[in-house]
Amino acid sequence: MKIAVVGATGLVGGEMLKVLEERNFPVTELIPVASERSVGKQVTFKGKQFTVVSFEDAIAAKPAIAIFSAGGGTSLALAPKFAEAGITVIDNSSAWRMDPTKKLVVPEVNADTLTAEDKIIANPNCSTIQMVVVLKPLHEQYKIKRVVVSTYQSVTGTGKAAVDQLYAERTGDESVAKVYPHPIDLNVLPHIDVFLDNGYTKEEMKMVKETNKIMGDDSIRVTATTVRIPTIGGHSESVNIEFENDFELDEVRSLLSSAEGVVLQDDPQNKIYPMPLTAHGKDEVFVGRIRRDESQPNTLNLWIVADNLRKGAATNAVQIAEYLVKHDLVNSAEAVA
Ligand code: 2RA
Repeated sequence: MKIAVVGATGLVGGEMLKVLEERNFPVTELIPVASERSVGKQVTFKGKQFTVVSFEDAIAAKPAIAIFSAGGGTSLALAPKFAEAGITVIDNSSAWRMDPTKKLVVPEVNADTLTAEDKIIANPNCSTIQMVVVLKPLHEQYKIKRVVVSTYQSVTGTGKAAVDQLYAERTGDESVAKVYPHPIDLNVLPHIDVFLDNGYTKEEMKMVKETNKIMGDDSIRVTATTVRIPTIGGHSESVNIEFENDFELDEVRSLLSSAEGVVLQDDPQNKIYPMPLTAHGKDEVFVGRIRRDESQPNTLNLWIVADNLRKGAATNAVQIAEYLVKHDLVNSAEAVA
């Protein structure tokens, strides 16, 4: 199957190539795509060098699937052009997520809503993805009323320039451009994406709206505080969940340990709990610190960690592609050639 990776030279694009390779996705031809200034550069896939091409050349090559990780503006302008050519777009930007005509998909939660007619499929925000993978089995069993989440997000979510800023601050290198309005090393910024009129950030409102859309249930009330911390390996989340029905902690652990894509790390006596250092480079969502909220009935506290560039972006997109291929929902290379 011909696969285009749009934004192949970026941080998430590079992770996409790694994930496609590691998961042995059936790529017969890789088409790395980027903006004019990166055309002609080389990227490595399965030990071979591939030359980055323009958007026009990528459409002309008629891949079956194009995985976009090139920012909202590029997606708005170009995803429809790929879709019109019969190419299924899986888009990692926020451009299409809340469009009611587009599906917002986390495979463990709602891949069964996908059809062959879905030509632009939105990949959710990283902090939402890891949370809904854990919420889904709990909602099915106990029905969620309300979620209160606080995040501790890796600088990799901002991109390579932010990782460079963190290390430059650590080494005292003044020459590196700053992407955050304050120092990030030895600091914590309660500020991710832009502030909105309601006082929340856009990242916080993404967690609210995307959770309702993916879970297919607007009755779940969500409130979020999203925070950037000086870490690399992944995003962490403290999540408080109030249910309609009561639960047993052992049953919650058993539900989560058998949930698709979830790894239970909940043995505090032995100092075992999820951390960005141990989630780094992994495809799963890790959950631990599971305990009853003793301040009100039917309420649970837990701690979720995932690699935001993997399950929060590249892995989720590739899993969508795997689902499409498995269920024969894309044009094969021959059909679109
Ligand atoms: C962040 N959610 O971590 C963003 C990345 N999509 O900033």
